[in-house]
Amino acid sequence: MAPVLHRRARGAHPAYPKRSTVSDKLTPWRVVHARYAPTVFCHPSLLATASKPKPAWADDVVVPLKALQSRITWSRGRRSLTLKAARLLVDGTPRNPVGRTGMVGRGLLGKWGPNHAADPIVTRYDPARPTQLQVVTIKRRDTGEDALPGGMVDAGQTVPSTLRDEFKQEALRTLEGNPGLSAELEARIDRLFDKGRPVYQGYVDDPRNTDNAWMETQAVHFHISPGDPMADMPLAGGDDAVSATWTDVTAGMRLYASHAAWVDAVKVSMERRAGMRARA
Ligand code: RP5
Repeated sequence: MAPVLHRRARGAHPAYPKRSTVSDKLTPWRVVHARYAPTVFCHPSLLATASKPKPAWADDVVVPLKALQSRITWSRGRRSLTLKAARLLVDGTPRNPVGRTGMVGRGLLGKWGPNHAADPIVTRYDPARPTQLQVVTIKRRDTGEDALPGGMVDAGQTVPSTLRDEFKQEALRTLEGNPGLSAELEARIDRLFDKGRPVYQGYVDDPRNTDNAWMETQAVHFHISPGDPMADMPLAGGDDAVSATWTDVTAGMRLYASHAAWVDAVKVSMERRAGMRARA
């Protein structure tokens, strides 16, 4: 499921200048590209100004080599390695594990090298169409695309706590506006999020990636069984999400970054397990 060639990471982002064009053929680092002239870009929001310090979650412009060497990458799948062990440092600078992106610098990403996220894949069968699988998606404020309600793993947070918190913040704004509802719903969400099935750990083909900074994630599946009251939870977009909704899982569905590939893997695995149960 890890992309062999990234596409989104070579494409446009609304907050980015134009990247230099990189063809499929010239994307892998092993292919020599003598005339490669990537755009240099670090978004001003990552940098300190005279009136405000840099955000706490962003790196300094220069990070000591030892600190970079010991950073953990999930880009080798289920094995977590240091950047040094994964050989992702070239001349002391982190290098995108998939290939060229047409941009150097950090873009909008706070960390040099891997930036870690967690993505909850929450599914149900549509109560009105019992064979139609659906997944909770949000509409992202930055690109306007439909996406999983994932988010960055902040310092001091774990992947399980990020999965839960991001889902509540981005897909269940109702929790904030309705305290009566929230206690019961929160308890149910907590129970649902106790039983996740890991789906993916690795590189994300994210439009913010650069040659030196990129997204990695752990995607975890949570299924709501038919008849469970959670299947009717009141979705509402919050935080970075304009809206939240149940979306039909269909062949060729389009989602932000590499999200559709993981949802597709969930569908295939659910169908396989259902087939095995039917044969048993
Ligand atoms: C994607 O960016 C991840 O898969 C995750 O969904 C998301 C995290 O970034 P923010 O939504 O916090 O911007 O690469």
